[in-house]
Amino acid sequence: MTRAVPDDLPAAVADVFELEPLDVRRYGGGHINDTYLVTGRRGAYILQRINDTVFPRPLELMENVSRVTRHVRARLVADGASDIDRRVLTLVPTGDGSDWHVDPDGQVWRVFLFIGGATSHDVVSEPGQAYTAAYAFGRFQQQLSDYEGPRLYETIPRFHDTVKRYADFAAVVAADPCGRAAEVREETDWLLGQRELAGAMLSLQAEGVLPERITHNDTKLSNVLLDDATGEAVCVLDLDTVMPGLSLYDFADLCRSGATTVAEDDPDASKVAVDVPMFEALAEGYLSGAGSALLPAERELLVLAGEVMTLEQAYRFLGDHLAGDTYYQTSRPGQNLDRARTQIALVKALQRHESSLNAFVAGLS
Ligand code: ADP
Ligand code: GN1
Ligand code: MG
Repeated sequence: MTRAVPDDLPAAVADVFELEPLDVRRYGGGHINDTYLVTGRRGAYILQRINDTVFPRPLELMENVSRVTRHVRARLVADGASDIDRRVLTLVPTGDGSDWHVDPDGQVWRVFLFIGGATSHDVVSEPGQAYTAAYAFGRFQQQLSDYEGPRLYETIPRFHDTVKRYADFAAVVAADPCGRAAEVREETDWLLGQRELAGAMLSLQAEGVLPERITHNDTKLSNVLLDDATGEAVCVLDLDTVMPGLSLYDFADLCRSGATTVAEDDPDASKVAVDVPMFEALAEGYLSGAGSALLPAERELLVLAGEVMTLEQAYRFLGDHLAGDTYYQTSRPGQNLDRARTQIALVKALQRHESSLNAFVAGLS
């Protein structure tokens, strides 16, 4: 678990980036980094301390973020886009010209321009929102499809290796370090029975059906900003996990977070159902945004991918519950267990709808 941030540290770091801060406050609902909104004399900024428990090599992460934002910016310029500072994250350097600052504790901080007049939503309220958010992530895939720089660093090795996630989960169930396993036996038994599904995407990659791409890997809906006035997606956020991966991971996490009727941590998992119009809007949006960047197999396996990624997330949330809530930020006891239960319910719901959702996806190609 990362250390608490001392109260006066964010403002001191804001000075290193010469933001001339008037106000510094915690911001956003991310589960990983410590995020602050800094209102400065010359503008507003997002100041973040990178979670180095989750990202043990933060400087490699920053190198990735710099390469990716430069590439996307160049693509936007080439396309004649307007308002470019709102359409891609912009790193703000320190007074010494560095993209990051290391504090006396060895923790790495960075600053982005704050993108105003836009909001990140945990739950989408209508299919138009789902379409535009998914379009933005599909477009992000498309924008990175001609990246020719050095291979990006793997900021979290084997991040979406669901076979490893399964094994890690089985290990924490066996070790049961907090004595919580007995209370979640039903969930655990079901999850341990899903080994085949857990390996499905990696098998397709090993067979050469799915190619490696540069992917975002954390495409939940709250990681895209939607314009408050027009409702349109403005900018893809949270680039810490941009690295080599499968394009289907990116559709899949959209499906996991957006094609459901309840919040990720809703205490009542019996309410979880597939929101079919949302799923359809996500599929149409993602495929339209990605356009010609994807192969037929990457366009056809959307439903399977949604099931696998939601399953992966269930292993991760329940694993963190069993481990004593050491990975995800939580705001109440049992939150990771609730999160795991909604994910399990969603995998089951996706499986029940599988044939009709697959038929819809087939109709898009
Ligand atoms: P985490 O990895 O903890 O999820 P994020 O990078 O996603 O951190 O940031 C957390 C939240 O902060 C986002 O969901 C979004 O609401 C807000 N945010 C991040 N970057 C910006 C930005 N440049 N402009 C406006 N809001 C932002
Ligand atoms: C984390 O960083 P954030 O809150 O956008 C996690 C994702 C999970 C997600 C579940 C680096 O995303 O993998 O899908 O929580 N990010 C990391 O809500 O582990
Ligand atoms: Mg986030």
